[in-house]
Amino acid sequence: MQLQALLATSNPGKLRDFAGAAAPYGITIANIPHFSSLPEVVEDGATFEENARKKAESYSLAVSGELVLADDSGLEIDALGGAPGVHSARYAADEPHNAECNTDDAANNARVLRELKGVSEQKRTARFICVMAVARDGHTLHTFRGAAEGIILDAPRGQHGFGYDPLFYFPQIGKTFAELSAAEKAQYSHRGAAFRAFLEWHREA
Ligand code: ITT
Repeated sequence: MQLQALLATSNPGKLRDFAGAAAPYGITIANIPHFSSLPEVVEDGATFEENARKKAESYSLAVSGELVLADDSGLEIDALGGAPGVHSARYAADEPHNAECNTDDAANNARVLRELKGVSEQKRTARFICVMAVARDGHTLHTFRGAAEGIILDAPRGQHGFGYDPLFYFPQIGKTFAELSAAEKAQYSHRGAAFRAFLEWHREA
């Protein structure tokens, strides 16, 4: 069955990742039209799944009858007790002295590096998690989870990707996620895995 689904994200890095994951299947993934004009969903869930469902359900109401995909994702660092986790997008902004500031990728990465200062390589294990929800007309039909295991470097490497990609070293290929094209990243990433699980579900639906 030909796939027709719209993505709900404000993050251009995620859109690029999904496009990279979809391209080998001849599928084009586009954002919901005029996404930035829709009221923002408050991501106050305690888990990736709660937030992913909330985003997919809310935004699907804007495009009646369409399948809508949303992901909630983040980085879990073992030495930090699983932080930043569901707070990944606003990790630096969550610091008390930054409470009024917008967070950005560079500030988030700087906070991670600061908190891991002095932690040995063996203890810098981490994983990216992506939970993707698919919804139609305000109801979640299914959720899909993907994970990627890696090591947090002590300095950024690579120019591609977004977020924590320059710090996330993937031992299997000896590169950070920021050293990969969108298509390469999709082969190994949490988002690529969740997207492939979605495709399988869609094929059987
Ligand atoms: P939307 O909610 O609009 O989709 P967002 O960026 O706010 O965009 P999340 O709430 O899911 O999305 O936050 C995910 C954050 O986790 C993201 O901003 C990055 O900081 C980090 N992250 C998730 N996946 C990543 C990846 O593949 N590479 C690097 N960082 C990632």
